[in-house]
Amino acid sequence: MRKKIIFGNWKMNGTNTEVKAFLKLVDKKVKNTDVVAGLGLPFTALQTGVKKAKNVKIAAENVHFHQNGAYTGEVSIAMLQEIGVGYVIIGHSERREMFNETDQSVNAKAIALLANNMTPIICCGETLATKEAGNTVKFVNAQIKAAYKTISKEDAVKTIIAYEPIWAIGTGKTATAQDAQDVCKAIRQNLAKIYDKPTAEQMIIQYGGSVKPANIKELMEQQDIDGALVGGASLVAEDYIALINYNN
Ligand code: G2H
Repeated sequence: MRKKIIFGNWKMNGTNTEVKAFLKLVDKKVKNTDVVAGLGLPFTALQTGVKKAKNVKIAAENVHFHQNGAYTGEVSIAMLQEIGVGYVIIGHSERREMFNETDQSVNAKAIALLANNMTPIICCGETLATKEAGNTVKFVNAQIKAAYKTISKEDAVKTIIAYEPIWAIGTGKTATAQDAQDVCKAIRQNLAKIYDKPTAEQMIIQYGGSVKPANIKELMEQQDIDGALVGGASLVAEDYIALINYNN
């Protein structure tokens, strides 16, 4: 039985003061033992996040794949590990669109994170144009194939996938639960081809894109949706608490 993994993604929001106040409200509200609750934070707030969260897992929103060196402005895996961060969101569509993240860099980051016993949350998802052309599954499957290149099945099961249709991000337009299920199922079938069925059945596939308290339950009831990556709604403590306790 796969657990539900529900992470907030604060993007470029959250000072240390704000993160501290937020975690004071939400950390003790992680009651649902069937749910792993987490929060993606900007680099500057990660240490505060790790210190203040006992129940909420803390994720970075990016990392560099090289160990160290002349990469001005970048942050390494060792830097994140030193402060106790265990998860990293990679390949988010905002990074792919605005910061030159590519399938190749996502793959390199996933490999480097796994080699250091960290959990990559690997994002994928199509644009509106791709969806309207009927190419969603083909496109997402290609992103997944590239992201998992040379990754063994033993390592693949340690990762998390976040399927986030770009047209549903921050727009208020959620994919219908059925649409999201269909793509997540197609991703799992693709993983079964890349690896094998038992491996694919173990893998966690989140849905992301305008998830909120009003729609999380229906999304989580879908067979192939194993959690959520939530942007806007995760910024409000009351909503975050409702999201992680959606089935209480
Ligand atoms: C998609 C999601 C969080 P939102 O980016 O990763 O954001 O819930 O605001 O659509």
